[in-house]
Formats: sequence, C-alpha cells, structure tokens
Amino acid sequence: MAMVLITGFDPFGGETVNPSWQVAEALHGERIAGASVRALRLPCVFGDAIAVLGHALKHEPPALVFALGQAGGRCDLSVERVAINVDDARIADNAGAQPVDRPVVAGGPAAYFSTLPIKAVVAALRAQGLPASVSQSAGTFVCNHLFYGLMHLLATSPALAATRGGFVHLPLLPEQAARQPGLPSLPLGTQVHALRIAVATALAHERDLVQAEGSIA
Ligand code: PCA
Repeated sequence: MAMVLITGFDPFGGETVNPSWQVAEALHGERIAGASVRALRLPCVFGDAIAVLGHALKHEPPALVFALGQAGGRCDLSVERVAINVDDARIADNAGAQPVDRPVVAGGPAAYFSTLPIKAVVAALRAQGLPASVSQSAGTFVCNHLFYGLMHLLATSPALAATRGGFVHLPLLPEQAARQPGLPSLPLGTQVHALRIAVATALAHERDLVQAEGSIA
C-alpha cells in the first residue's frame, strides 16, 4: 500500500501548540484514497529537523511527503511553490540557534520547486469551500529550511526518485489567535479536513494544472 508521510513541527516562538503537528497527528493511521498516512513530529531546530526527516525517509520511501508548518498571520492554507537555499532567522529556533544568511545545503542549487501539484491542490480546496492559495515564499526560517532539505533529499537519493513532496503553511488555531487579537485562524477540524483533500488530490494528480496563481509582488 502506498504511504503518505505528513510532518508537523513542535511549538515554537512562545506558543504551546503548533497546528502543523496537531493536523499531522490527527491524520496518523488514516487511509486516504487507498494510501496509509503516517505522521512524523519534527523539532523546530535548524539541522535537526532535516536529520529526523532524513532518518524516517530511509526506513520506507513514501509516495508523497506533505511537510506542514505554522504561519501566524496567514489567513488560508498556503501551498508553497519554492524552497530557497538560505537560512535567515529573525528569531532563535528551539535550540537557541539563529543563523543569518547561511545556505541550507552548501553548494546546493539556489532553489527547488515543490513536486506536489500545488495548483490542483489549491483548486480542489477552493472547490470544497476551503480558503487556499499558492504561496511564492516559505520564508527563511525552519520551515523553508526543512522544505529545502526535503526537496534536496528527494532530488539526490535514488531510493526516493519516485517520491513527490512539498510544503503547506497553515494558519493559527483559534485558541492561538485568541491570544493575538487580529490574527486570522482556522479551526483544527477544518485544517484536518483540508489536508485530507490535499493528499487525495496530490495522489490523483501526477501533473499539475496549468492555471495562473502567481502574484504581482
Ligand atoms: N513554522 C515555522 C517553523 C516551524 C513552524 O511551524 C516557519 O514557518 O518557519
């Protein structure tokens, strides 16, 4: 049976929860469109996050990897297009590290594109009444770092040649937004439902839709 790996992060930046892990954990053990879902919790730590993911990928090559992260302030499910080869941390990670302008992988390409059908996923979510968009930047903190590390592993490991992967940033949960008035949020159940649709769509679409989802700036 095909396996789908969904990763989520530990809470960071003073939060006590992270929607990305809550969503991944909720889906662990489910079967979506004939594939079994496995969840993996990652430390919000430069270096370690990629090491833990790399270890898991060695065990069993998944058909798909959906890496998830929290993006406080974003109002919808942000399906990331591109991972860039730079760490530039505005805050310290959970181990106290704050790299500035360092490559994720020395000598690696400047960027990798997601190999998930990002536009098909956004279209499917919107068709089900869920807010979603293509994002042109996953930032320069641990999420982009992990996304780049994932895509580098998929691009360079022969055993993972058939694995497709990418990254989705999630809005805050309502209980987080209640402590930060004005920030948008989506309930956990809605986020979990959205991920089910995203995974099913990615399994069904080897190729992406050709449909404008760019931004002017
Ligand atoms: N969000 C952070 C790192 C971990 C997470 O969930 C980010 O967007 O980089």
